[in-house]
Amino acid sequence: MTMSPIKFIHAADIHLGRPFSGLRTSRPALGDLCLRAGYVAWQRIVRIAIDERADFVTLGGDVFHGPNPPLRARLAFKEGVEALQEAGIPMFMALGNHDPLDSFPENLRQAPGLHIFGPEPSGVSPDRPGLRGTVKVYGASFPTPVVKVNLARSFRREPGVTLAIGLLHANVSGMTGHDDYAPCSLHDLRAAGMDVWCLGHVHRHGVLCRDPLALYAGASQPASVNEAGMGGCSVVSIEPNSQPVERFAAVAPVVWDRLELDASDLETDVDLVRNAEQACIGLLNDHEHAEALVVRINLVGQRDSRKYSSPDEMEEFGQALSERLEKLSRPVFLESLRDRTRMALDLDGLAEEKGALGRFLRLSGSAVSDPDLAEDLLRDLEVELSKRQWKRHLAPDLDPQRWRDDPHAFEEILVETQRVAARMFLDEAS
Ligand SMILES: [Mn+2]
Repeated sequence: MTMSPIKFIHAADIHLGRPFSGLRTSRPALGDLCLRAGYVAWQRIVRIAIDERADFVTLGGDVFHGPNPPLRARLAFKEGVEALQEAGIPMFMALGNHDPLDSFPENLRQAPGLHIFGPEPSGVSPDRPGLRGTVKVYGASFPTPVVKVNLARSFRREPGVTLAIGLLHANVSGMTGHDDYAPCSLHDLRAAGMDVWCLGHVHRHGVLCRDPLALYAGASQPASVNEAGMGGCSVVSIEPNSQPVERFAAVAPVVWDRLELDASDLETDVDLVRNAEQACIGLLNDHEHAEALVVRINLVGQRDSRKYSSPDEMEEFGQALSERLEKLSRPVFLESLRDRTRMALDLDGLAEEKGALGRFLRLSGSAVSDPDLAEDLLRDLEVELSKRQWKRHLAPDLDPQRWRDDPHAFEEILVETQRVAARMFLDEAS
């Protein structure tokens, strides 16, 4: 392609107006912080577009969290569009399942410099000198919240276009943990002939493919530990006669992360609190742009007693730790604290032993690579885990439905159930 250098910003899943109602009830300080952070993330995206002198901005859906967004969300959106317009930066939007055409605020559709795509894929050029006619953004919006058709398949590059950008809210390759809306494959994306695919829907930032460049911007402000990692937007640069290049720009004031804390060599709960605090300070340093961190701590390693593992002891430990973490120069909030220590249970060793327990561990372990066995096991587990003697041992937020969607969660629960089963088996045997 021959043309002048082009730079644009792609963002998605901004979810303005997300209420964080649960979090604001259970953890008011954190809930309020997240609420504010969502708006700051959006303002930062706008600021980056202006500072980078972007040629245009693309938004890949879910700019609003739901229908009838609150006034604050509509104001923030409008002010962002106006700031971009003042800087001469047009914005293109393909709406998603949270803000589809049938519920997108009527009075926000017509702002100068804003183009919202209709339900059928179409192409439009940024209204800037040098880009008209040669650069085209192709996009389609969700008409309603649930879109099961493959929209990507209807995208087509037109002849004479030097740079073609596809903009879509979609689940590519059946990504787990996200509704399978506008499902499509990488092959569909390639077949459309775009130079860049700018995607929304999956809340984790990721580059799916380099040629053509296909990327998820990810949520600008992640909202749970399942969206661990930095939230931000993509700065895409295209130099003449070379491949488009993407650079991630972090914008989220609140970063969610997980921390594994090895409790093996810690003698007392005092040591444990201090070590956990040091580990969190280390994590803060890794996220220099974060204003606050929310962390899930998994205690791992092997311990020869069950101290701090009763619910009361864990709660006391969590409270003592939380108090210290929230007072750091940048606050760290404890999302949850989970005891994943092995309690002197050597599952690998036990699995090698003869007898019923060894056989159970070997057989259940092979479910990780055997979908049929996994399904069988999950069905049995759902029954077993509803019983009291299991519930007592398991983390309260384990959701069996999630195991089917998320292989990582399945492995986690498998090891957890093996651990509990082994302990119950050994208790019974002794
Ligand atoms: Mn979303």
